Amino acid sequence: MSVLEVLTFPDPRLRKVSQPLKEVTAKSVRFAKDLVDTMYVEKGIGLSAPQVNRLERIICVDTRPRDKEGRYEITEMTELEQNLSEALKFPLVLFNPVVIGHEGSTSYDEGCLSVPGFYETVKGYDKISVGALSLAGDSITFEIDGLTSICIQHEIDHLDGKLFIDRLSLIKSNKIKNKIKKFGYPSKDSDEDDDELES
Ligand code: QAP
Ligand code: CO
Repeated sequence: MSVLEVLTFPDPRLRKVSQPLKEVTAKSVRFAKDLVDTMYVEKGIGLSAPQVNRLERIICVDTRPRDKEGRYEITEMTELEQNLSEALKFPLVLFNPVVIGHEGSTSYDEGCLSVPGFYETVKGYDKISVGALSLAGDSITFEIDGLTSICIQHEIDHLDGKLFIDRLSLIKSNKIKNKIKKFGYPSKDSDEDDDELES
């Protein structure tokens, strides 16, 4: 298992457009596993290859509800999400993912491992159909809504060099970007439990 370094805004490498895979190879499957490991260690629900400095169209997503200890609960998934988790098995690994169709709109308080400590409400599609290649190299399509739909849209944006902070009003977007450029990110200790300081 390897845990890869996650690039953070304003790293210019996050702005590049990632290249599609010609085919699913053993090498791309090995890399996808490292991507998943990195997502879990960093406590994310989604991660894309360009965030770990690899410009390939690969994303992983695990939006199953988890409690504080990281154990899974079976509540709070939409019907489509439950169906998908049975059909495809989470964590989802998608090669060359594309949004084929969409329905409705929704907003969600999004964060990003490449913009740690910042959360803002972002608008996206409610329901999407997705086409991709699976870990086995099969062509797959599925419909999805809920958090999984939002997360897939967020991760596909990364493949095109886009971040959730680009999708805010210009005022909000510039405020966050300037703050990060000026002050950097809040230290890791500050978002951990306060009682850790006492023990
Ligand atoms: C994208 O983001 C996403 O700031 C995945 O300190 C997020 O996993 C899509 C994370 C929300 C939809 C809704 C962020 C971890 C994880 C942080 C993530 C942090 C620690 C972000
Ligand atoms: Co992100």
